[in-house]
Parts: sequence; C-alpha cells; structure tokens
Amino acid sequence: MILDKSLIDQHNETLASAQQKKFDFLQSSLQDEGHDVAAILEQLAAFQIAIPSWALGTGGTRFGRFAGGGEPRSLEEKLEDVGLLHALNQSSGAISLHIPWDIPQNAVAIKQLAASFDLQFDAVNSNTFQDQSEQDYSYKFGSLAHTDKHVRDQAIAHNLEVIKHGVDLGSKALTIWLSDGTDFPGQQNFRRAFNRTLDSFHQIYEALPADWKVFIEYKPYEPHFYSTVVADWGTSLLFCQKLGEKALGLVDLGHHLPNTNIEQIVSRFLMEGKLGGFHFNDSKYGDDDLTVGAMRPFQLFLIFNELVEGMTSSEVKNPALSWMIDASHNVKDPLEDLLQSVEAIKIAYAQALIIDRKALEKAQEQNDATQAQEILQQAYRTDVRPLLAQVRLDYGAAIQPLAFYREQKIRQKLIKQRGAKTYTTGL
Ligand code: LRH
Ligand code: MN
Repeated sequence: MILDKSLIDQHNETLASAQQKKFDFLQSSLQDEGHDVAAILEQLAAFQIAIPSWALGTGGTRFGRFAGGGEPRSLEEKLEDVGLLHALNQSSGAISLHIPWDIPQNAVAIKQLAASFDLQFDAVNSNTFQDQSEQDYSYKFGSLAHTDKHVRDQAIAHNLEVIKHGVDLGSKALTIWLSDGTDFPGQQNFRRAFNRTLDSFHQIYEALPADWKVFIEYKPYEPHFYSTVVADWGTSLLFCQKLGEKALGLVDLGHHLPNTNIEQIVSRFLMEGKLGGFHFNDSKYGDDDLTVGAMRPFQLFLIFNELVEGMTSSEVKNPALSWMIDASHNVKDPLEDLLQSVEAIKIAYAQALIIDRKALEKAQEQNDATQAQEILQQAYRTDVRPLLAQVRLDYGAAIQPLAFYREQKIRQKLIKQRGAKTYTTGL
C-alpha cells in the first residue's frame, strides 16, 4: 500500500502545536542539564532498526495460530509493509530476510523495489532448523553439528546459498541461529558436537565476502530441551574468537534464562569488540518474542546504557552494530506491534543518551550506589518521546505513527486489497 504523503502532513498539522510545546519544554530542561539536544536529535535520526521479514504476519505457537487479514502474500508485499512502517516513523529503513521463507525470485527487481521504499537489506538469516521438502538429509538430529558429514555439508551449502542471496541484495551479514541440540542426557558428546560445529562454521566463514560479517546467535533451549550447541553468550564468543574478526555475537533478548543480567553480557561482548547486533523483543518467561519494552523497559534502558557507554568509550573498539527486531505477533496487528517496538527501542536509546555520564562515572569511582541510581533514574524517568516525535516531524514522518495508522484504517485497507484470510511465510 503506497502511502499518500500529504495525509501525513495533515496529521502533523493537527499535532504540531502540542508537539512544539512539549519539545520546547524538554529541550530547555535538557539544555539546562548540559545536553547538546541537536546532537541527540541527529543520533536518533540516524538510528535505523531492521524489520524481520518473518514477522509481518500473525505468529502462533504449537497450540494454534489465529491469522489476521491483509497479511503480505509475497516478498514484494513484505517490502511494501516495511516501506509503510518506514514512511510512518523514518526509523525502519531496513529489512532482514529469512531464507528459504523469503527467496528473492528476481534479486534486481527486489532490490529496486526496496530502494523505492528507501529500504536497505540488513543481515540475511539461514534456516537449518526445518526440513525443506526437496532436501536429501533431515535436520532432525542437527545440521552443522550433525554426526553425519552429509548432513553437515548440506547445511553448509545452504548457508553459502544464503550468502549468495544476500550479496545479490546488498546485505553485508549472515545470521546463523543453530537450533542443534539434544533432548536427553547422554544423547551427544558435547566436545565433539562443538568441534563439528566449529569446522562447519569455518567452512562458512571462508566463503564470506571480504566486507561481510557472520553473526552467531545463541539460545539456551527450544526446540531442544536438554542441551543446545550454541546455548549461551560464552559459547557464541568462543566460536567468534576461534573463527576470526568477521565473526560476532548476536544478542536476542529472549534467549536468556530468567534473571540473566543481559546488560553485563552486552558489556562483555563490547569490551572484546565482538558484538555484532541485536534481535530486540521482550519476554516474561521464555523466548516469548513479545513487543519490545512491553514487559521490561528498564532492562532495555540498562542495555542501552551499556551500549552508549561502550560506543562512546575510547577503551572499546567494536564494529558498527546491526539493530534488528525479532518478534512474533500472536494477538496484535503485526504492523502496530512493530511500530510500538521501534518506538520502545528508540525511547531506551534516547534515555541512555541523556544519562549524565561524567556524574555516573564519578559516583561509580566513589562507590556511591545511591547517587548512581539517582543518575540513571533521572534519565529513565524523563519522558523523551517529544524528541522522537520531533525527529519524525523533521524527517517527514508522522508525529504519532500508531495513531495515524489507526486514523487511516490501514489494516482495513490492506484486508480490502489482499483479503481477510491471507497467509504469509514465517513463524
Ligand atoms: C530463534 C530465532 C532466530 C530466528 C528465529 C525466527 O528463536 O530467534 O533468530 O531465526 O527466531
Ligand atoms: Mn532471534
């Protein structure tokens, strides 16, 4: 659905004066605290989040999936939907594809269509956690870690094919999430499984173009319920250090056991220069893939505190990061859910940008826990939303993207255009 830009202008006209009042108040109080608001606005404008191609339809669980209408029926319609999100918030300027769910039949045409929506291609994702009808060997007992070399070779070949698709589209990274693992004690020799996987990763690493990266995504459990080969950040870092400088860790927020201090893991990856990027989502129990910031917005803020500290410290040398969402929308409109997630991520980033770093460092040196908390909470309790709305207004997006989406009845229009019972590829 191609959006008529003038509709956004009309929307902004009705909200502009209220926005101006809120922005002026926030700008003056931040300047009083010594912040360079213009610089913060620039950083917020440059912060683009990639939308997962597998999360543009309704998600589900093994117990059921209740499809919504108007879902994208092709890669072209997925690009249209991400283009729509980007037009509304000027913050979703990239898409992350999953192969084979989104194989571009004509890469040149797909690349042109993406460019027409001002979209880039972020990391491409391989998939050796499902068997495809035409494949010779099953991944039931693993893929890159499998005991049978035929299966490992098949999985390596798939990853090389995914790199090819990525090169055709201008992507610069491959994300490997390996579901390989076991369901029962004794089922696998952990060391041998690690070494088979390392050998497979090496063969994929050797095939990476010079300017590419490979992101090693870890996850403690699911689909396996006793052990997972790449189960935690330490294992991901170990693989990355053994592979080489192009190999970096990928932090999916939902891939941590309860009460894990994720912000400390982020600090560890950064100090090793081995942080590749994120799969943002939120969760209460397991890998729930819920709307970012819906459950634990303070944890997200603390993660961005470590990111901003690391990215501004001369003690840290880490490559530019990939900011990606990985979510599944079981009860919400997928596009509304993604608009909320992008907003929550940028709120956490903006709050981290207004932390008084000098004062925090002083409090840390003096072991003044009370003052340190006051400094963090001052930023966390600041309503930074007028900053984000101002950037949207300045870049021609909607001051209130979600309100605009509903005002314009966009889902109803998509259902009219695509049908009430449409299915999209993905989870
Ligand atoms: C695994 C995961 C991985 C994707 C999949 C869709 O849980 O986070 O990043 O490949 O979800
Ligand atoms: Mn993920």
